[in-house]
Amino acid sequence: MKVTVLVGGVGGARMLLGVRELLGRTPFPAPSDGAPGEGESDHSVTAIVNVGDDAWMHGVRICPDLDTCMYTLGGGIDEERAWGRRNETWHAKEELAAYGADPDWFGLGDRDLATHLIRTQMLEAGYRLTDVTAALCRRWAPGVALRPVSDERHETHVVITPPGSDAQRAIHFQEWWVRYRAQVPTTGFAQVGDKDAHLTPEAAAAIDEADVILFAPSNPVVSIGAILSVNGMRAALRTASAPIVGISPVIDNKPLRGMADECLSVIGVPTTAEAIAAHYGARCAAGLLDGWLIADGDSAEVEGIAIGTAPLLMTDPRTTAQMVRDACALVGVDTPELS
Ligand code: FO1
Repeated sequence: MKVTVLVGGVGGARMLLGVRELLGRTPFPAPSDGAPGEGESDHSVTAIVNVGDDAWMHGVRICPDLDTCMYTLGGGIDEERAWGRRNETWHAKEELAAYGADPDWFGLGDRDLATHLIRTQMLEAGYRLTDVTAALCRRWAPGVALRPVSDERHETHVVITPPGSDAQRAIHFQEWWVRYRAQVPTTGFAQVGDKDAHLTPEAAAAIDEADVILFAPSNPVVSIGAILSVNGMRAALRTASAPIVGISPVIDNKPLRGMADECLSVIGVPTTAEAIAAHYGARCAAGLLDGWLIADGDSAEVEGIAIGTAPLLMTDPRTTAQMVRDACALVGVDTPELS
């Protein structure tokens, strides 16, 4: 079976560990002869990854959600931070700060820097982000096809009123998230970059060919929302033959980590399983969801969306795999028993 997952960073990567546990490894990049290698399943899993967090800093292109997925699935992630590389050092960051180079608030790790340097060189040589990501995954072998939703710039910027000022201005999402921790008066989000940033052919195919499409429990605004804002994405989802099921990013109506509540309040959506489902909308009513899996103990009632409950704490890949099974079953899609 073909499974396509819309993912952001940490929550999305953790969910992909469960999807891979359930369905086996997807060869990525695909082996040239096209046949799965030994130990690889005949299922295929594609992640459509948010590019809204991406930023140019110190002359290199940083793609946090793609890198978090790649490092998490490839075994290189720092488990405690949930971003960046394990065993990281920060000499380049310290040296840049010593020169007074901006920004000095962003955690640019030495090992991580190598990824950004390779990516920047390949982008400057004319490769698409899709191909750069596949090339980087030659080393990391994530076992899931990682596809940026768009090859064009489609950054999330945030309109704030800076401390000590009454004039509004837009800053990059990374500055809002890392420097200000969202603790600054915020009036809205906007996508900045190529105005016609559109779905890549690979992402479009992953939606068109899927047997089931899942929304990871990623930030509904700056991760899933930023993916949905790419030209062509909503239309592709609404016309997809596969059922679409989302996994709630809240437990007891609170986000696990990250700042989904801060983001949702900016757009006036309550941080509840029900309100987030209504925000995505039912596919039979010009929205996107056929099903919505929420945490045991939470409740939701949205016309046209099948609601299910399950444990949503992704403590380990097997537990997450069961959550994925529950989500697929909610929309009538059978998945293999967990061995
Ligand atoms: N998140 C932080 O909270 N502080 C950082 O200094 C930081 C640096 C960083 C470097 C590379 C990278 O791929 C991710 C990084 N993140 C950092 C996470 C990043 O801000 C993500 O966009 C968020 O985690 C949202 O997904």
